[in-house]
Amino acid sequence: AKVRVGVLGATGIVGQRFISLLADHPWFELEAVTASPRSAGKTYAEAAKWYLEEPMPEDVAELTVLETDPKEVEREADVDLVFSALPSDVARDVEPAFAEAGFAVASNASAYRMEEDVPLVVPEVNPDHLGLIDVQRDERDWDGFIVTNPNCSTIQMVLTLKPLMDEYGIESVVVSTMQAVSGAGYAGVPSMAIIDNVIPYIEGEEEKMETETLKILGELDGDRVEFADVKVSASCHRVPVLDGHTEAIFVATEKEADPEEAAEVLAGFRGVPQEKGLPSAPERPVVVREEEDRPQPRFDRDVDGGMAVVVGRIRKDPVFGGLKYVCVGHNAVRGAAGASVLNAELLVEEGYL
Ligand code: 11C
Repeated sequence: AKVRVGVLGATGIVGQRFISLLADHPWFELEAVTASPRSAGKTYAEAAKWYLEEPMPEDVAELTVLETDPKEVEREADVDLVFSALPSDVARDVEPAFAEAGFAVASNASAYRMEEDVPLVVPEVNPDHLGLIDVQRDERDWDGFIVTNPNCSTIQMVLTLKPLMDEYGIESVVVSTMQAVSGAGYAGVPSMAIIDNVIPYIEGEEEKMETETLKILGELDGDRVEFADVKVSASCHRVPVLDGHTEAIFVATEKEADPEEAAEVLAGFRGVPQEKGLPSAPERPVVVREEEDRPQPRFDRDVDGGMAVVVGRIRKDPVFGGLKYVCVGHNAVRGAAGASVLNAELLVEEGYL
């Protein structure tokens, strides 16, 4: 039987991506959607300003939007797992209430990512960190639990850092991002008010990249994660692109790295989702492009349904003694909703649901 699921904050940009990814999902059945009180009581079709190109799934269009409250969800639906696309300030109050009420919470919000007993997981990189769920349940006396995925910019970067770290060791990373407007919660062409411009500041983004990366690349040691001994410096920028973040990444490796060999290392990377054949797993988590002018968000963000990240222009770095390359990832799919769905598939695979 399928696991019955709900989506918290289902009407926003990430919420809509959840709806799209859960339509016809082989393991999950979408039974409940929640949003803010002003949408509650309406049908999903009435409440959501649908921005995806594909049509809204018909069965979801007719669902009544519930308030984002575990009691209401328990009363009106029968679900075991909720995906959270909530804004972080709302998630801070609401997600523990759901976990306490016995729900598994697969969250894209940033509120609990860095809590010691909350797993921050990218299934290809640190699937064993799900072990923190047992610690969390012991410490908090919850029947349910919270598991999180990282910020979009962090996810696509760590998918490339993990194979390089295993092969060469990493001392430090410098990254400069060019981030799509959908990451700021604005959908579609009206959001292109920033055309002919670059905004050189995204609140909290650089700190997230610099800290989340260390937790994800860290090792689970008993009931805590020992952070990776890597230095990360990020500079984050908003650019006039609809979907898909681009990152220029400079990696100081411990061992000397040859760019051609590194391309093979990246292209050959596989993780638990590929080995176990999880439904949302891309065939290859990192796709390597050889053309000089790729990757580009417009052409590369949808590779493998937006679940793979695309790397190109792998070169020697003359300053840091290592590699530099460009990476594109779909911020709303692999970087958000798709990341949570893959985490939930890992939860099923590992017997947590
Ligand atoms: C952006 N990365 O593009 C942000 C959006 O921590 O999940 C997602 C923020 C987060 O502005």
